[in-house]
Formats: sequence, structure tokens, C-alpha cells
Amino acid sequence: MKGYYFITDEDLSLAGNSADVKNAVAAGVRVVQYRRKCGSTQELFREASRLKKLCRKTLFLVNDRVDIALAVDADGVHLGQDDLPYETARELLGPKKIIGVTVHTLGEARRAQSARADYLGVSPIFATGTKKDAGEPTGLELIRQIKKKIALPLVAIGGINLSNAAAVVIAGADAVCAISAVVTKKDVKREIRKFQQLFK
Ligand code: TZP
Ligand code: MG
Repeated sequence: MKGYYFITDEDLSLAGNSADVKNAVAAGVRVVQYRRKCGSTQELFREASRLKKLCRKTLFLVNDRVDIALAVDADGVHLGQDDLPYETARELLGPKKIIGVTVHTLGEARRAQSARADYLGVSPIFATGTKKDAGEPTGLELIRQIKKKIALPLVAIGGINLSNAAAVVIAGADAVCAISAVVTKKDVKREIRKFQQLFK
């Protein structure tokens, strides 16, 4: 869970999810998260199956949908505070799958650690237009606080771009996710590589 963490966004993408995932894999990302907020369950299932095949050596996680993750045998899921409770998802997925949990406060991070989440998504670090209900920006201070107190890998997300990503890494993020700063660009692989340089 170190480096740049890729999340799909069909609405913002210039080239579409398949092209983006191919580019992310070619750039050497460790994780691809399939995040799609609209479309039928069958569409999600079909697209997730296709994308998972592109991720042979890359972890493939599904946002929100434990059913889709199970159906395509994904490596795990990413859950928000309003998704299935961690414990229920763990029962359904079994002990080996990865479960990441989004947190907005130190208290939520503590609860996710007690529940034995595999990693934390801390969000939104900065203001973002990509997720309308992301809530108030946490700023870098929450990253520092969580890194001090919680021993889980921390993925920072929300409003991150090449101008502020270095500060996010310095604050203690193990991984950064930037959606609009990457999938809206012509050369997705090149943009991802710029973020990956921050971890060298
Ligand atoms: N979760 C919290 S903020 C966010 C998600 C999926 C959107 C991040 O998108 P961007 O374009 O990198 O701000
Ligand atoms: Mg969610």
C-alpha cells in the first residue's frame, strides 16, 4: 500500500476505465480500485470482471460493493462509513481479502484499527469536486495525527494534485490517490509516474 493508488472514474475519464486501468498497470501501480457510482449491478459486474483481468499482478479492489468483489473474486473492497459495516464485510469476504475503510477523524481511524481494517483511506484531505458528499477537508494535520497514533497504512485522498502531493507524503501518507489530476489528462501513465516519483 505504498505509492500512488489508482481509482477509476468513468465520468471524469478522458479515455475510459479500461484504458485508464491498462495505463495504471503499465505505470506499475500496486492497487487499482474500481469505483463506479452508477450503472446496473450487471454492468458493474461485467466491467469489474474485465478490469480485474487487466490486473494480474496488481491488487484489484472494489469500492462499496462487497457483492461485486465476491462475484469477480477481487482482492478486496474499500468501504466508506455508510457502506456495509466492516465486521459484516469481513464475514462475507473471509480472513484473506483486503478491506480498506475511509475515515474522516482520528476516532474513526481508531475504530477501524480496532475492527482490524487492513488500511485507512483518509479523506478528503483538500476540497474536491470529484465526490460531492466528501465532507469538509481534513487538512494535513489529520494525516500527522493518525500516523502518530494508528499503525495502519494510510492512503490519502481528496483534492490531491502534483502541487500539493509532496506535502501529503511528507505529512506521513503511505499512499496518495488523485483521481481528477490523473484521469482527465491525455497521458495517464505519465501523470501517474509523476506521483510515483514522490515516493522515490
Ligand atoms: N473519496 C474521498 S475524496 C474522493 C473520494 C473517492 C474523490 C477524490 O478525487 P480527486 O479528484 O482526487 O479529488
Ligand atoms: Mg463508499
